[in-house]
Amino acid sequence: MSTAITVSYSISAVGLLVGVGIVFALMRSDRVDAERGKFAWLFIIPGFAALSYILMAAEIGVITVNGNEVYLFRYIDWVVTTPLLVGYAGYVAGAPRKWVLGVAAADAMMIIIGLGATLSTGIATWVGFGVSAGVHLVLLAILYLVFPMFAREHRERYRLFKILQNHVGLLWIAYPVIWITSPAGLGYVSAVGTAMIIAYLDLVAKTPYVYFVWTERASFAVDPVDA
Ligand code: RET
Repeated sequence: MSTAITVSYSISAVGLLVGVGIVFALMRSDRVDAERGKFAWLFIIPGFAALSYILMAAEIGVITVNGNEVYLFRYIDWVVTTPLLVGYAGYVAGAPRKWVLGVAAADAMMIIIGLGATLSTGIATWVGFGVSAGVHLVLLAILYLVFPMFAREHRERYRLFKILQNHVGLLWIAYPVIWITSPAGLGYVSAVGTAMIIAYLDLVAKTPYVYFVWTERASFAVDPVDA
């Protein structure tokens, strides 16, 4: 593996461990007493990703498919952590449990179908990409059309919801675009370039996310509305 990839993966792992530290600080904050159990889910986001990056930096779980290297832990990380990122935004909005779990399940489907596309050849690759991208659009619709209906009834968390909504809604658009340009898609960007871009993007998707929850922690009522 190239040194550039090892360095990028290591930087990402360290940055994600900073995210774990932020969640620790959040758990110790007296604001969160009533919702400690819900906050604990946040540990998984940077924690599982940090572990995945350590494994990827050690070249564990790398397979070669159609001449391209595929990091399986990238997809294992995404299938575990991205449902939490989007589901937590729904929880902050005050969405009922069925919406939070539903959006998380749809997200996991998007990733699994995307992995299927990455491991396929020929037309199946693009069919898989299309279906996964379609599910991504459904997620965006839920994030921008459904969750706000609930968020409006939870004024105290509205600002945090808007931050998380835009963080997830805007940043994630980069992922399918990068996939298209990567060797798994059209191959305009090298495997090394793709690996580096994703390493930093994953870091930006996760550590700032938990940091925003930390900065807005006062919005979690000591007497929560829907605990
Ligand atoms: C794939 C390829 C198929 C089409 C689509 C994709 C979307 C991936 C996304 C990933 C988000 C990852 C995050 C990681 C955080 O660390 C699977 C690339 C739509 C949206 C936020």
